[in-house]
Amino acid sequence: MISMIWDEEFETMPREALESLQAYRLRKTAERVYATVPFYKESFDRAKFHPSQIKSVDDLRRLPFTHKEDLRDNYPFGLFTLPLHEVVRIHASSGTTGKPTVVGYTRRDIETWSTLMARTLSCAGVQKGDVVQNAYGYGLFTGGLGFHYGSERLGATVIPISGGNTKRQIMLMEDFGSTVLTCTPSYALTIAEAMDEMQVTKDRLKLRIGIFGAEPWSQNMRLQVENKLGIDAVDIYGLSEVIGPGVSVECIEAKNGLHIFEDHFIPEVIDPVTGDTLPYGEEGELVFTTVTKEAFPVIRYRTRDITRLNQEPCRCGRTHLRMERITGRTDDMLIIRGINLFPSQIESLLMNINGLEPHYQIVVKREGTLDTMEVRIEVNESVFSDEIKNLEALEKKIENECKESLGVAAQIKLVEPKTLQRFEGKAQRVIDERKI
Ligand code: DLL
Repeated sequence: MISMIWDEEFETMPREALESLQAYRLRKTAERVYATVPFYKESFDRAKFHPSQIKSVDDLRRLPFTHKEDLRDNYPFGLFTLPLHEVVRIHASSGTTGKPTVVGYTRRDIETWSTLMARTLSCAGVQKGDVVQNAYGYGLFTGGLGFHYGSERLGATVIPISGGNTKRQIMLMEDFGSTVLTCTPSYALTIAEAMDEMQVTKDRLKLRIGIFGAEPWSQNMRLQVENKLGIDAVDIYGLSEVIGPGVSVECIEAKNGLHIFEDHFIPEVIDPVTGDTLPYGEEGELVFTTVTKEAFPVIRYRTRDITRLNQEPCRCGRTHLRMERITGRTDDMLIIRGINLFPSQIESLLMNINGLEPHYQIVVKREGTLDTMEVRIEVNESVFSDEIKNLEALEKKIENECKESLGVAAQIKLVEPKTLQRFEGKAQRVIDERKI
């Protein structure tokens, strides 16, 4: 399958031209925030940095970082560059603690975002004539409206169904002939499972593409969803602070890393401890600077997401860097008895074992001074109806694999199909009951 390149000029720009465009836009953005946002003026002054010093993209490294706490400290509108009457839209992402992170868009920002989302959809293989069933949540979350505006800009037919009401999703998918499904990967699995229950086979649907993101998922999970729904599934990444969805996406040709729209967002990967910028190919924390946003630009925003950047040319012809799928977050790393572990490592291990379903839950507890980890995972019907002793043997086998390949002792609990919680938006897979 091939994708149409939406912004040929920008998406295939030679590196040198791209970097001079970035430098120009970076300087404009730095000037803008310095002149209008007290927080940035103070943080630039503290770093003894003035926007006029920006001559090339490399000068980016001299700018101070922006952290999630800075957004919280300036809640709700303190980092906007414009008064609220210039802002036509607000979105927010709910954090785990307290107040949400609030972001704003001018009319031009909405234009930019819609175009970027048309680019994103196009990169994922969507065309005019496609019917996009948009099951990302509508509301303060950026997923629903981001995909909505992008689909319209592209000229596809969008069904603004939002998340949830799974049976109705399936009925409409069949009746309206949806060709594209957009939602979180965990919700795609929930839909696939409900199809089984309703005895709707994939050949009754016209689905051909799934664009899944907003939460981590693995290559094995991709293969499972592709197979269950009979589609090509691509990974899409974004975050509210940067724009929402539309920061990076895989091309359907390669499905191998997500192209970052570098004419709008300058990525860096840094060592999360020292803050040093790492060379391409090394794993670290992803940092973004937006260079075209008006109301809410961010400078060197620490995403806490962990990945690598890849500068290898891609066969789709786009010249923008690719990021690997996110392997974890600096803040969701579990430390179990001193061993660092990301939930994604557990997922990858589980999804390689026959008979397990992609529904799992990780429960971490502290007993006395010792951390314990229990992994609950659903098995398929045929494994479940097997003899108890075979189930126990399978648990032991997985426990051994955990020990061997991840170095941690996990207690594996195989559970009956369809007993763990299902999700309509972002999945919550880790329950950390430790009171530290
Ligand atoms: O999740 C925006 C989005 C909507 C992206 C729809 C893709 C599709 P937030 O709610 O602000 O924004 O959450 C951002 O979600 O920092 C990552 O930790 C995580 N995330 C987003 N996409 C992916 C992905 C939207 N493809 C946070 N893989 C980010 C892994 C992802 N994690």
